[in-house]
Amino acid sequence: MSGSEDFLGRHRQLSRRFFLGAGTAGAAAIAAGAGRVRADEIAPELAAAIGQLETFMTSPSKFRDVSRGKPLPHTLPPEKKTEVGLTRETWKLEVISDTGTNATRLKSPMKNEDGTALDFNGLLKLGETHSVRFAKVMTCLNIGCPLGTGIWEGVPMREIIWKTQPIENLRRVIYYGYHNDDDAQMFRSSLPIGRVFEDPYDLPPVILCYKLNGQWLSPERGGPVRVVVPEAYGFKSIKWLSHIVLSNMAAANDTYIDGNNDIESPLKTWAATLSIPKAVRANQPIPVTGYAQVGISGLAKVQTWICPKGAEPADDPYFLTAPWSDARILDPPAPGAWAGDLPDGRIPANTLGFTADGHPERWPMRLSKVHWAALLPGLPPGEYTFRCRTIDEKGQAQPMPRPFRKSGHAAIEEVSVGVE
Ligand SMILES: Nc1nc2c(c(=O)[nH]1)N[C@H]1C(S)=C(S)[C@@H](COP(=O)(O)O)O[C@H]1N2
Ligand SMILES: [Mo]
Repeated sequence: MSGSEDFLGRHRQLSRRFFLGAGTAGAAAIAAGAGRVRADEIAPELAAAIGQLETFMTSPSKFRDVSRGKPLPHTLPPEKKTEVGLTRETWKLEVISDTGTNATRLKSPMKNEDGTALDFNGLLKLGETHSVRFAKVMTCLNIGCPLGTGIWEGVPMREIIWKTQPIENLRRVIYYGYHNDDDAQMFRSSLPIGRVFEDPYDLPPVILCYKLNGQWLSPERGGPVRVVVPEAYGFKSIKWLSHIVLSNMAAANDTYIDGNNDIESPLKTWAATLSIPKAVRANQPIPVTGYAQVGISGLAKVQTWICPKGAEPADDPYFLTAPWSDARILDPPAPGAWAGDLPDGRIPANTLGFTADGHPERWPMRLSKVHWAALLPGLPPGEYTFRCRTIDEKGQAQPMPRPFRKSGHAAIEEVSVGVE
């Protein structure tokens, strides 16, 4: 890589300009970026790209949908939804024990047949004293990009389990939702009971969720009620919840085990690009924006690196020796600018991880997402490869510490850039 010294020097100069201010040319565009970086802190070349960034929270209707079933349960006609318990008026939850030797003993199971199943009003009643809400990005283990970010609200699953008065032999919670009364269509997940009873490492609780961004959970998002597991990939967050089975099983039996998935893998930290010009004029700075998912190990830095195509260092599969530069992680949205159809665009009061006036207690916030921006120095004509990566709070560079695809996406993204 000839001239890389020079490149680094220019990059440092640009970064300084980026942080120290470059006039107000882009102030109007940045306003659309919702106050996530001060207008006088940003190079004008980046203003438009930051102004066009996606909102922090996702409107419930704009989430990407990952649903199985023929037909998809959320597309059933209203009469059918009413009949099978997919409305708030008719929803019922059974909480029962597994069968077999040393089966879980429950004093008060909740069953349809004896009228003890939990209904929506019963759940809301528990919510009056126990409801919690927290921010979370929903990500499919099998799809790279996040499906959406929101404030999920509901009742901790343990409150419902304690109502059944378990006595002994309880090691695992198995749960599933409406699946067209066809066992072949069942989509099932499970958790160790300890994760449900107690929240390790300051995680929010596992909840039975009925609101997203302050609105009733829509049928497409899994309403009336879905499970949400804060630290997990999407397949643990079962939609159209209808059954919780308390079991003495010692091992998982999630549907996602099929397909060779690592089903105990928590969210990973990694970065991706949202905007980069496809074709760039020679010696013109290159504005880039993107996002980073913030997994359980947090996020310390997002870094970028552009190099001539094919000029990657040899024997360095994760590019640890490449001259990465720090990108700017954008600030949290201003109060009122969180979007996602939240009432007044604000974080509701008493949201876990936020102060009383709606500011995140930590930034970047774990189990969520941030946006970043960088201005790369101009380059001579040629074909280049752009990459971005994260460094987590433990100093681990993406894709480490867990690089394997079947535990969730973490590979370093590559984007081709032509300079003419
Ligand atoms: N009942 C049920 N729950 C489900 C699924 C499903 O097919 N059926 N898909 C799961 C998967 S694999 C993911 S990634 C998330 C996606 O949530 P979303 O559609 O609300 O974005 O829902 C999960 N919950
Ligand atoms: Mo998924």
